[in-house]
Amino acid sequence: MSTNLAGLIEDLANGNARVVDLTVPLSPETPVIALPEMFAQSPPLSVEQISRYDDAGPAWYWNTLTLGEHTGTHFDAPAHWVTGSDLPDNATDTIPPSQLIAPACVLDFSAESEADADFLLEPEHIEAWEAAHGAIPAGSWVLFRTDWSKNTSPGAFFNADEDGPHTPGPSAAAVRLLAEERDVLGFGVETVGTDAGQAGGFDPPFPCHNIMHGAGKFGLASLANLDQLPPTGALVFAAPLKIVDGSGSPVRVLAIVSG
Ligand code: 23J
Ligand code: MN
Repeated sequence: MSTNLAGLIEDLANGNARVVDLTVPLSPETPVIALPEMFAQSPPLSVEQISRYDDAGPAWYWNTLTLGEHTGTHFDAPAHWVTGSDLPDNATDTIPPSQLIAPACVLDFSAESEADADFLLEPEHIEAWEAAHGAIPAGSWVLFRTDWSKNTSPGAFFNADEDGPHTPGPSAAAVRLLAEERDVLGFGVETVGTDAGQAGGFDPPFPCHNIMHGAGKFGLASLANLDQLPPTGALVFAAPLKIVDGSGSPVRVLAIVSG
């Protein structure tokens, strides 16, 4: 076998491998998606102190959190979308743990996204990436680098006008290619959701949610630091909380990269 866990442990200790944190800070200010007003909304994080070395608990500090499952850097399970609702092992507690550690292909479309906030990843972009870096292996995360996480002000992050949010994402055809032909593990983005800002008007609406989750694939939203990853070769750890029948969860996403 080719397992060389001792070598990896040594590389991590001596700096020949590094851990990159792909997670944004989670606070009451962390942006949460705003849906059209006819739909119920997900609340931002709220934090209520239980005690902090005081009369309520003299030697201990702890808080109560209230938050939506899809807050900050988070994992979308197939059960999140109606198309994935009847699939086996589709929720945060039943996804096999072997699927929570996987290699990543990082597709850099940051320049295109800077030039056009509504940039859509199309099949030809994926095929051009593959011509340069090799075919996307089945079971890989596809991470869509847009550098959108560098838009730290809420106004720039949501980039909304009277037509709704303007943020990059994949076209329906691109999602079909990744889910059905490449058999990826899932699609990860730096924006608030895996779909483009305008994707509510696509056919089908929210194609990344509709098609990916219908195919049993996952999503990762509000990622950061994708500019620190190589196009191939990173190993991503993205394990949602084991919420029973959960549709997703905030997650600390870590990548191991060499060098
Ligand atoms: C619910 C409805 C539409 C969308 C979303 C949630 C998300 O982006 C999400 O966090 O899964 S687009
Ligand atoms: Mn989500």
